[in-house]
Amino acid sequence: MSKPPILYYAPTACSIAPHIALEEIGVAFEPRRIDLAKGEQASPEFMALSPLGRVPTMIIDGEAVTVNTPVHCTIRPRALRVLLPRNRPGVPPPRPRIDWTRLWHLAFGH
Ligand SMILES: N[C@@H](CCC(=O)N[C@@H](CS)C(=O)NCC(=O)O)C(=O)O
Repeated sequence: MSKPPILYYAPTACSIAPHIALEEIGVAFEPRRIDLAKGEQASPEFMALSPLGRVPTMIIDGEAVTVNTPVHCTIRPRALRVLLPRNRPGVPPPRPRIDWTRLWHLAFGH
């Protein structure tokens, strides 16, 4: 992630999942609100980024990533570095037994 990602989100929508994830792992990002009630998701500009007209949609290095799972997979490497417990002397490093990013998506997304 060389440039700050742009997250298209809507309040109360499932885009809250990557929104929380980015906040938690401390990634600088630009949130851009899409007003679903006004139909902004169907605007030609947004549809050019997200052909199904859905949030979350994230722009990373100029490329659009849509749908929660791919969005979470994209930010996963950073999340694992930041959120997993740090190694302690004499204690083997923990291995993730679940892909918490997918669990997060299931819990907060769809
Ligand atoms: N399975 C997709 C669901 C995306 C989705 O349905 N987003 C809803 C908000 S929760 C949306 O953008 N709805 C706008 C519409 O359907 O017009 C994901 O996990 O990203």
